[in-house]
Amino acid sequence: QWSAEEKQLITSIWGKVKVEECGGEALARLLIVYPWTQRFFSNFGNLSSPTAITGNPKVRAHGKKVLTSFGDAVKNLDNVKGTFAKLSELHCDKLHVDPENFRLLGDILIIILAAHFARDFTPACHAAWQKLVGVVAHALTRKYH
Ligand code: ZNH
Repeated sequence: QWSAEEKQLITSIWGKVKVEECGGEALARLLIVYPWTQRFFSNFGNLSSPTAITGNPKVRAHGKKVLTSFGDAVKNLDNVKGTFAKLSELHCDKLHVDPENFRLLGDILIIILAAHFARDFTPACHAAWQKLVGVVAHALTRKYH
């Protein structure tokens, strides 16, 4: 459950996030820092180097899609599980994404937010976001069996 302060810290940062820029950056970093995650995106074309990954339009587009979807959690903080029930099924049954990857992406997202919004990214803000990426990862893992 969320305190009023946590909610405020989350939504105030989220209001400044550009999903296209940050989403593309987050997915690109995931693929660069944890190269084994590339296997889920074998149909995305050239991922052979950090420059290729960063400049890959499919990576950008998918990063935007993922972060836009992450925004549904921000808008439904009190029902993240319900919000991501379908997506959890998809990632488990169809995509077979190892849930560990949700944590990795969450941690990367926090690094990106901290870098973009350094002044606003206080320890309290960090704590609220760390909690949120954990809740999101947990919700996405829920349908795994
Ligand atoms: Zn994911 C897909 C979300 C994470 C992998 N995704 C997807 C989508 C969405 C998402 C919305 C679309 C769906 C449809 O189409 O229907 N994700 C998401 C989120 C997250 C994620 C929210 C967190 C936060 N994913 C993830 C990870 C991974 C993934 C981590 C790995 C690594 N996804 C994926 C894939 C896909 C998806 C592979 C499919 C793609 C294509 O299209 O091909």
